[in-house]
Amino acid sequence: MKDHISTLEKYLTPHGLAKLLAIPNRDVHKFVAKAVALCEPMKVFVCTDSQEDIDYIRRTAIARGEETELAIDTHSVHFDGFFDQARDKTSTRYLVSKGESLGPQLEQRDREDGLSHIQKRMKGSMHNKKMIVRFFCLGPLDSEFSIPCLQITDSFYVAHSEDLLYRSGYDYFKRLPDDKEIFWMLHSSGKLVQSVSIGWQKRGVLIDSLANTVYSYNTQYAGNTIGLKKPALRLAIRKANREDWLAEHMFLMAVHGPGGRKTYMTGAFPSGCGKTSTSMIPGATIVGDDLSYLKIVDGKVRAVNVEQGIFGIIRSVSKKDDPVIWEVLNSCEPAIFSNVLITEEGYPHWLDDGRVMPPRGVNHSGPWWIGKIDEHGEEIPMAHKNARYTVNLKNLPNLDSALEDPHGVEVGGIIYGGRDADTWVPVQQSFNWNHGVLTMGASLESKTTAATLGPSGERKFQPFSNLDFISIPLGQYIKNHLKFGKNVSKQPCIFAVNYFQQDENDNYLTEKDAKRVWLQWMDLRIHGEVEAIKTPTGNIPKYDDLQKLFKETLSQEYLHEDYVTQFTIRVPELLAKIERIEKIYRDTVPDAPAELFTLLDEQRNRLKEAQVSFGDHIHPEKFV
Ligand code: OXD
Ligand code: MN
Repeated sequence: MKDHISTLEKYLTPHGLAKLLAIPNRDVHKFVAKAVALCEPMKVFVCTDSQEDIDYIRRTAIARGEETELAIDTHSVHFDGFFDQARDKTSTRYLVSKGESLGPQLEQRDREDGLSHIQKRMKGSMHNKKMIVRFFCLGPLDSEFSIPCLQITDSFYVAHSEDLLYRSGYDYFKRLPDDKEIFWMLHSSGKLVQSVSIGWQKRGVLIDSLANTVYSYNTQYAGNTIGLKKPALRLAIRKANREDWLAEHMFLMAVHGPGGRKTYMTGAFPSGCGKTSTSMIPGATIVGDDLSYLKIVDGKVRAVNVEQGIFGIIRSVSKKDDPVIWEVLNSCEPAIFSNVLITEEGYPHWLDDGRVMPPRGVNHSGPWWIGKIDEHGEEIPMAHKNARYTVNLKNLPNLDSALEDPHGVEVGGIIYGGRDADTWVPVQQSFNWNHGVLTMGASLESKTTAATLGPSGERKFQPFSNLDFISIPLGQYIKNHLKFGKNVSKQPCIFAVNYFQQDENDNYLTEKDAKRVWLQWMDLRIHGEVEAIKTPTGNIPKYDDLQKLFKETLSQEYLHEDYVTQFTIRVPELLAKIERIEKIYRDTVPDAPAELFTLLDEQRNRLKEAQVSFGDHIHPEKFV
């Protein structure tokens, strides 16, 4: 104990130390002491969440060039290094003890070896830098969902982003019981040139679940560095596994149905596949766009948003398709833009924003002009495909009133969706909980996007849209979902959606705003107010119901021929999908539940029977 205090005294000013020691938890002192001894910062700033401290963080991010102020003075821009523009999956590893394995899906490293690697990488990494210590709460404060989380970073951009994204927790930490489990995050950007992290070849995100700690180094991209986002999700999945609840990569929103009723739904989509845009859809209210915790309370599923803000993909956000977020991004509410293009006048532009492309500006490659090429002769786009905006949910006009409800909201529906060109119909409902978990959640596939490093557009297995963050063996994770459903007296309905269905010429088959109709249909199904057609893969809408909903919701005429094209059951493609999924589970998931194979087999048989009667591509009304 004394040792820790004397280490702290060496690095912290008396004022800083007093701020830290106002939190009685000794593990907090110990973690900060170890971090300063390792990173050897020039100074340490302990943030108490006072307005003065918060202002200091933003001001310093700008003064140091990690952010630049824009024409609207509550807006700023941050650039990540050219090669540090997305989550790095291959350098993100779980530290495992000798003899332990999390299965072939997860990148792992021996714990002892990983911990000594961290010592090497992070030793002295904050020389000449200031360390920031921040306290947060994941989930609403003082609720059974709350998880306290301590973040240490040398990036004022990271600390500033967290202000917009998470619930402040300094006072909460002061009243924590000694035995409360805490998540610990240590991040260092490493060597900076022009305020940009340049050590990307030696970057890493190492997850030490035994100590509930995540280390991230030589990177600035928020998906690797904001400890409370994806690093904490990985720890939360392990905690949920121990405690029988679910930590999910899911939005949480309220669909407003007939008579003004609200039905809360969660939705799991891989990054860059419409999760944020669904949760922001006109006519609905948003609780969260990315991360939810789900628990069983009095036999019902209740959920909260882990966060309090949005770190959203800005590509394709346009006035026409995303009116709500467009307004917010053009208002005076605080926002951080990252990896967009900034014009000489100080305004952000991004890809597919529906405006005329500026001929020049500054982007993640430095000064930019139309036709600029990179070192391989490739044209550099105006902005990065994974450019982002960071805003606080409180500034959204469509924020749902339940965001801070410590009891969460009751979940009526769970949606799974991916970038799927040729198998799933636009919307379908599972026959029951296990069918939804196994043939929808566990069988999800999606094309890769720019949210992770590596090629985009490749079809990949993406169970529950959570594969990048699952930190326990996959079979165990699936079993947890089955068990969760069993323990619930009122199971939410499970749906699968597909916004990315394509024809043989690669044209998308549905318009972006059609998702409003699919949500309204799901709401009616949850309340038992419309019938459905039973197909081999799930229950699909009837044409008449959709026609009515298109008229009521979008004032659009929905053509029967569009319905038939979109809801055609594509048997060979669906059979091929079952083969792919089954093979992955047989070959690589030794602990997969037996029921998974049974249900896939039954689905295959239903599809084959239908094929014998009706052919390969089956008109949906054949199943009536
Ligand atoms: C995100 C992601 O930023 O999943 O939410 O990559
Ligand atoms: Mn996400």
